[in-house]
Amino acid sequence: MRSINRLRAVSVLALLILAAGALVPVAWSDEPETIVRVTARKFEYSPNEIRLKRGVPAIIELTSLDRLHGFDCPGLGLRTDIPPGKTTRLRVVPDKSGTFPFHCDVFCGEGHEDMTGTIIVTD
Ligand SMILES: [Cu+2]
Repeated sequence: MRSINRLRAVSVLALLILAAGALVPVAWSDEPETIVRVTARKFEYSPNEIRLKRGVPAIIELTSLDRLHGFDCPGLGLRTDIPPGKTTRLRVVPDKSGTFPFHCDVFCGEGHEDMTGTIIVTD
């Protein structure tokens, strides 16, 4: 009976050590994700130019100051709604360099068509 409890304790300890080992590379990664904050409002994004590096993970954090907007960047396969009062996050690891236009794809009033910007991905 005592040896079963000991075996159980060793097993739990081994699992904890394995779990800790699996977490360490994430916590100690020397390449933190880039976070880019973008604010949307009639009829602009600020900033309207986002610079990313190819192969480097990034999070684009989007907030709206007034009403529902959209964020659509077909060249990088990114698309989300941006409801007001919430923070919307898009995770991207650009796999190609270049200039990729984005635009609002939710009609938000006269001037909506001017809500544009570019993501520039460099090597
Ligand atoms: Cu719009």
